[in-house]
Amino acid sequence: MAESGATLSNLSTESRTFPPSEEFAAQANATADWYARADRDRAAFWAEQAERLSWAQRWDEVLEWNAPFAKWFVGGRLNVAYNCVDRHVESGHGEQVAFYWEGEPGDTRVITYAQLQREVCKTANALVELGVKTGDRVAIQLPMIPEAVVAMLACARLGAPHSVVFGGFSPSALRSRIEDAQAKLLITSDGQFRRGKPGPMKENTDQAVADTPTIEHVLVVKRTEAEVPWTEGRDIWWHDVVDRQPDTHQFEAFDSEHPLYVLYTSGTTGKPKGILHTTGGYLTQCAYTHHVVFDHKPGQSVYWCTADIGWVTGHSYIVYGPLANRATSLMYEGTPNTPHEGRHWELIQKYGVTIYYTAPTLIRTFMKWGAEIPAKYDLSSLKVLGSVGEPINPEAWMWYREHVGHNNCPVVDTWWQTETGAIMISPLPGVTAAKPGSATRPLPGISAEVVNDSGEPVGRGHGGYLVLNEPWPAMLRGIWGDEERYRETYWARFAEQGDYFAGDGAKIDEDGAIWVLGRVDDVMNVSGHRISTTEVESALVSHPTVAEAAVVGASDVTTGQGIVAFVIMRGDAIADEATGAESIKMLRDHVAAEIGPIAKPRQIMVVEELPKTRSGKIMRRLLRDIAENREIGDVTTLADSSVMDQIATGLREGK
Ligand code: 6R9
Repeated sequence: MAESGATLSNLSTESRTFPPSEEFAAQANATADWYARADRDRAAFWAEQAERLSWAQRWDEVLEWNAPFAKWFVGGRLNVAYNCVDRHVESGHGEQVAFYWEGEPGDTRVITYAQLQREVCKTANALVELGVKTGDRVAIQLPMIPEAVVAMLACARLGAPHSVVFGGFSPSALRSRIEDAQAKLLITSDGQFRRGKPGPMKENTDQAVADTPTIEHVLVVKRTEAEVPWTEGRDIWWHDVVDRQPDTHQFEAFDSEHPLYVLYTSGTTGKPKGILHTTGGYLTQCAYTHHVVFDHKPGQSVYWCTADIGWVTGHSYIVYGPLANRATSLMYEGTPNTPHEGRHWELIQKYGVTIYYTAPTLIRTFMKWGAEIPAKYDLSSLKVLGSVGEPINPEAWMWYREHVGHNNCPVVDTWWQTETGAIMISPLPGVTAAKPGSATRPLPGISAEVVNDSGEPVGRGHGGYLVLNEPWPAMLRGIWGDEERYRETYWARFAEQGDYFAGDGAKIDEDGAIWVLGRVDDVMNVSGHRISTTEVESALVSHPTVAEAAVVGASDVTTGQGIVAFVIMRGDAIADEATGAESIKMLRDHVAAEIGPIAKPRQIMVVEELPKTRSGKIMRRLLRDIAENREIGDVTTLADSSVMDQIATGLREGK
């Protein structure tokens, strides 16, 4: 990646820094000395973090590292559900709200810790009645309703690893995950609300389990009251079996390395990888990071993570981290523009949300809708803003800070992955001078490097590959049933150094701050120059007429790859007819000016929507199909599968 330092100039010219206010710093959960403390004695630091949890039996050893296999808190025993629920009731906080829940059609529920405890116990008892035993896998495909959290915690209570599958995933995606995990039970719902309308769920899950012999029962939550097909003997209504159970359940403490869940994520091959997470280390890092990164104060903060439960962010930062820390959370079922584009701001105002954690793609969508929308609401309760999921371009970061955070909330750009289990690189809001677009530095206790092709650190001012060079408590313990793939995917690339290869490109600036540039599979190679798709996107979005951009490298006979950009114009720019040839030339020149002529897109296509997954990631693979005039590939993981048709039709009609 020799050239990447030079081609990253537009990000490196981003020199604004935003230190925390003195007022914020004075009350922050973590202070600057934590870095040195963790560096001095990493094991002691993590042992201290593990004290956040209640252990039925203390560990004998903090870490047993038999690379690439880690055991954390060896010999320790604990129950995750007890840590997330019961102990808060025992300590006198049973009446504290765990979840304010807002359904999409406007129905609401308020669930205290005491109520959550009763629901989790009843559900655990129901699962036992249905034959679920410790170690059995349970598949869950549910909308964003409280039963999703309850189901996960009930599984954790029994030591039965869950495998949550996105509500938007197709029957075949669900089937392959059930098959891989050999799940015994599927928990689903009759339907789900989407954009104000009830939609199917049970019909899809029925298709998925038609050929999965391991599934013994399907437990169905009533959500939309839709008429659903029913298989007697196999299908059971949640309310029929859960409601009549006793609301106490004696939990068992499990080994610190007992499997907690398997979560599937896409890899470079077609077959999804089942990422395995375990108990003690995972919960320790979720609780620690949620405490320090969001400056969470139990009983005071009102916390909202907008992720879907089917994504790792939903696991670690809707369920496990916040509940371990006795958070009061908002959970929202619906889409951000149902019934109107101010829905999120309305909810922040209604509940006095203090911590808001969302994704760059949504922030850019809010930008597109216009700053006048958040301006209509009282957002003064907000104290910390978080971002996750993809690199955040400086313009979106600034917009977020200004129009949502009123220039007085720290913005934490958190880098991590399904595989890392919890946040790894992020500012500490009361310590770090944030830089728009940079995740800054590894958290205390975490170690990362940017290295070149031979695995040597590139040094400040250069770009390369992001690696993790020390084990961390929430790290994946493997790929379910495929040890070889685990070694191959993460540990083979830099085997000599023993580093974990994250699959992301990054740059380390003169101050030592890390700028994550996106997947290295998204790095383009144009005439021998490596250019990050993110960087070109960032340049495009910095132009006043552009709301959102996605860039792909399309194969090119002369240059290897050519840059093809898909852009969504801002509303006012469309009115000026800025979508014509002239404005496209203007944008190409703008990118050339921002990054250099080498980064000038070969082609810019103006579109109205971009294809995104449920977790908000742009599916570049599909855009590459268009850019290379290929038949469009598998669209089943798109949040809205009609987007590709819209784009193709729009381009044909020259819109
Ligand atoms: C939590 C999550 C992981 C990939 C990761 C990287 C990208 C996530 C980011 C970020 C830049 C950030 N990513 N957070 N890139 N800055 N703050 O998103 O997990 O779905 O497994 O995705 O997302 O490319 O490698 P996951």
